[in-house]
Amino acid sequence: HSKKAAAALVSVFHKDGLEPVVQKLHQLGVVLYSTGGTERFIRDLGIPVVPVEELTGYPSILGGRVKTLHPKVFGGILGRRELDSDRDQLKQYDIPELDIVIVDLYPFEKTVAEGASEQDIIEKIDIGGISLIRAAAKNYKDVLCVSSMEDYQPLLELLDTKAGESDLEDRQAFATRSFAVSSHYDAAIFNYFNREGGESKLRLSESQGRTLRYGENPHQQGVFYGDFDALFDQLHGKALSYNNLLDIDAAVNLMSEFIQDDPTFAILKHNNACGLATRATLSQAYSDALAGDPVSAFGGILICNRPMDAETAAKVHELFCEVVIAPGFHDDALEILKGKKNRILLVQKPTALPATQIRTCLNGILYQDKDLKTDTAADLKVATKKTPSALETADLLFASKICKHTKSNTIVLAKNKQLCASGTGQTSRVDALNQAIHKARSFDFDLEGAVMASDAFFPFPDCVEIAHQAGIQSVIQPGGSIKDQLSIDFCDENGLSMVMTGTRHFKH
Ligand code: 93A
Repeated sequence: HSKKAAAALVSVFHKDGLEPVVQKLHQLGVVLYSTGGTERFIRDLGIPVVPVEELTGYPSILGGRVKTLHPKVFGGILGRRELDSDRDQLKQYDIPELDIVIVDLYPFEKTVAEGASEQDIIEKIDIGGISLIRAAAKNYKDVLCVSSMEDYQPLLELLDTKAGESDLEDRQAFATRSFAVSSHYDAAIFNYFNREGGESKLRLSESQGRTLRYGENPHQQGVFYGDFDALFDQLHGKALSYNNLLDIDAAVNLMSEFIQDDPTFAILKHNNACGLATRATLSQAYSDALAGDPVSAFGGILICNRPMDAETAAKVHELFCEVVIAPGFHDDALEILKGKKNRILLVQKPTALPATQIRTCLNGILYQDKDLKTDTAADLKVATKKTPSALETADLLFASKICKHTKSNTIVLAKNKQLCASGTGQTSRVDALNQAIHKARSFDFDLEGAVMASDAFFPFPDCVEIAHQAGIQSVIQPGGSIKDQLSIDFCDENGLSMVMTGTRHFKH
């Protein structure tokens, strides 16, 4: 696929840096075609050049708005060299093949930045140049596309090292840069139109994302930028909303902690788990997840770590729920769940989730690694005289996994691999604990022998005191408070065990 160029079209706004390029092309015997100002520049260097008007048989018209937009130009760029029919047509219409296209676009962004008049700005929307770039980059198999003055130097290096030839990889690399140039250029035009009058008319470019019915609330606009279909197959139900997407994100991240475990079912509301259980069967896991908080479960997001069977589906069908996510659905389970028209059924593909996350902050963005640290038995340091039993240890790690995916400040109470209750998104840890205890009791949980997980350390011994009164026997927390010893002493005096993980799991 190495190609020697015979002809090039040159149409550039910035002429600086062009001289060595056209000199080199001329030395290599490449025929040069060019537009108005560029043609004059090349001619003044004493280098032979064919005006594009001679090729098209048309003058540049409309004050330069139409100069290269002509089949004689685009045919020579887009013709597929390996297709006989394309080559025949080029011959039939006397169209020369153009092997290199060199463009430097009208400086739209700079003109906007200079505070030019609207008239001047509009004239700087390049049409012919951007079309030349698209065409040449599309036909990268045959054409080398140089899409800005920044690429004159890489072009010169290529011409020097390969004596006017280029490989497919070279042309593909130049094409990739070309689409970066064209997409950036169009984004700049979009931003200009969008900000006209000082206010954004559209909050986001709807052309690039999945436009949602609305944002978090009906008076807010919303768009999702992402490849939902790479992660899920939607089998049934209505269009996803902004809040559905956030809940689905929370659900799949939570369930990723339990992929290796026995059948596990989780129910989420407002991004937090309100029920979660691991059991011998999926059906039992669902029942015990629902028992965690059957009130909150109404309108919830459901997710499990096993393909959904009919027995489980029949129970799920009783619940009004927005979204059901599973690694698969048995045919009979699907039939049952499709019984509600709007219910969204998603098969989660085994595609890995991203390891980083981004959110807006002030006038910028925050970017971070995801909290991918899962506490394991090897991470636990027993701080108290009493060591948790094997069953307690299993519950501590279970609670810790839920805690990590619950909004801070949070306290998670669990027993026998069932979420009893959590306190979520509280401004004080004591409030989170009191909320969890109150909630667990309101659903008739006996907290005697339950365990407690905390996303961050206890600054005071108040939490272990309250937990002890509620019957909690074992505690998992990161540790690291200067007053850790007060909590440890209280546990020792009252027969509780406590383990430290060394890892904080804030989620804001
Ligand atoms: O107004 S245009 O969009 N119409 C065209 O047909 C066209 N063809 C090339 N502008 C067009 N160009 C642009 O003209 C190129 O992208 C380049 O920026 C500029 C080069 O003009 P000249 O050679 O006359 O200096």
